[in-house]
Amino acid sequence: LSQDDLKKLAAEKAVQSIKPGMVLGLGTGSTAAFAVSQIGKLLSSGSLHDIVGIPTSKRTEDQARSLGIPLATLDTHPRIDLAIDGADEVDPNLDLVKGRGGALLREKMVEAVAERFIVVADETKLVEGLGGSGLAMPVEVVKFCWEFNLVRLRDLFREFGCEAKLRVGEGGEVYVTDNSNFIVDLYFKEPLKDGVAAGREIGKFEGVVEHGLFLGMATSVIIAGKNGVEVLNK
Ligand code: DER
Repeated sequence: LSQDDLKKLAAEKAVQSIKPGMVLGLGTGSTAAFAVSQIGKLLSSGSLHDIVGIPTSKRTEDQARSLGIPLATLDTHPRIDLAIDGADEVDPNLDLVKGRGGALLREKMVEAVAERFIVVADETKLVEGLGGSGLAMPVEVVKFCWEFNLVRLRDLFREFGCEAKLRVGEGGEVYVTDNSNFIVDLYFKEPLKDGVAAGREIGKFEGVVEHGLFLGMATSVIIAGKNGVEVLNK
C-alpha cells in the first residue's frame, strides 16, 4: 500500500464516525482531503445528510464547495461535533505538530472547540517526541517585524539547536497564510522536552499569532500502517 493508500484508509475510517445532523470541522492537507472527498461521496449517495462543514482553509473550502458540502463558519456554528484533520507529528500522548500545510490558525480555532477531534495519519507521522521529525514546527507571525520574531523564536529554542526560516512558496515568494500572515518554520535538532512550556513561551511573544503545537486536543488518532488501521484513544 502506498502512503496515499494509507492516508485514504485512515481518512475513510474517521468518516465512519459522522452522523446526520453533525457540524463538522473539515481539516486541511492531503489526508484530510481524502476525508472531505469521502464526505462528498456519502452526501451525493444519500447515505449521509443534514451535515454542515466548517472548513479550516480556503483550499478545503474550495474542495468542499466543489463537492456540494454545505458550508458555514464558526461565527454561525461556534459548536463543532466532530473535526477530522491530519497531522505532521503524533507523539505517544497524542499531542501533535500541525501546520506544515500552512493552515494552523484556522485548524486550531476549529479543532479547539470540537467535541471530538479525530486525527488521521499514516504511520510515518508517529514520533517519540514532538519536534523529533526534524521537519518544520510552524509558527504564524504578523508581517510587521517578522524577522524580530524569527530571531527571538530561534533564540528561545537555541538549546535544541533550533534553526528558524521564513516560509517561502514554490516560486520563492514569501508564503502568506489565509489570514494574511507569515510563517516562521522552526527546526529542532532534538525533540522538545516540554511541549506545554514551549507553547506557553512562544505564545508570550507579541506578534506571534499561533503555533503548530496542538497539545491535549486530539480525542483519537487513526493510524494506517503496514499492519492495517489502528485507533489510538486518549
Ligand atoms: O498543515 C496541517 O496541519 C496538515 O493537517 C498537515 O499537518 C498534514 O498534512 P498531510 O495530511 O498532507 O500530511
